[in-house]
Amino acid sequence: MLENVPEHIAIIMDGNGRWAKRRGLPRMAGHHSGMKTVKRITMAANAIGVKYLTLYAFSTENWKRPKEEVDYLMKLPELFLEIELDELIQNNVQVRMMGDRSLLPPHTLKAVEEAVSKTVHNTGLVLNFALNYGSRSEMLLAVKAIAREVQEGRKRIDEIDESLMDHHLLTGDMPDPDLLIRTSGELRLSNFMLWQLAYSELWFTDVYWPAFTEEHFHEAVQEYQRRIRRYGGI
Ligand code: V0D
Repeated sequence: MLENVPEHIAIIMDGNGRWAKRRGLPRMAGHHSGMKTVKRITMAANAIGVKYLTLYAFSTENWKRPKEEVDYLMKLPELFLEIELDELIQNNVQVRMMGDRSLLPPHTLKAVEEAVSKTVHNTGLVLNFALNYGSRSEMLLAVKAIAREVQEGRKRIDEIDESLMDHHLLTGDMPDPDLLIRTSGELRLSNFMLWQLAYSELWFTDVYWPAFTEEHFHEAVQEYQRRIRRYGGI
């Protein structure tokens, strides 16, 4: 189990609303329960030696949801950090965020930035929240920044390569994900890390995110390891 542990796991945490609906609960109850799953899976990832865990918490499309739901979602980072940050720090976890910060409510951004700065020197698992994140807009920003460098004579066109593009993306110094997990039965990437997932193993489950356990997580990692052994053998 502890051999060929994926260095970077990315997760699309889908099915929170559907989990709640199934139980006759408001969607918010699903989001709250999903937040508890974030903590459990972070600890499970840390325990097996994963170095980077990127979680899709809020997409640029999610603003289209009802205002009450968006308002509730934007309280979750504060709530999560209030409950969990001390223990994350004890476990040497480094909190990061990638996404467009400009549209986030100040109270949300403040809580996240505080957690980021408090943990910036931690050397354990990097817990990277994709918040107000969209992959196409991430790539457009990178292309524009590179175009500007060319226009201003700081780069030549023939110096534009994959590594340069990597360094202009929000994942900066992180390795590409080895494994993508998506819960709740949808088989799409939904504008998540399109560049970075080019060579990743993809693992899907019908389980809703609030019902996703450490056992499901280990199942995904073991399947990853089987796949790696199979193509490593030839
Ligand atoms: C709701 C399932 C933790 C997905 C998980 C604003 C939908 C629970 C955070 C979080 C959300 C984000 C940043 C941070 C610390 C915690 C979170 C959102 C939604 C969107 F620094 N859970 N969580 N953020 N949900």
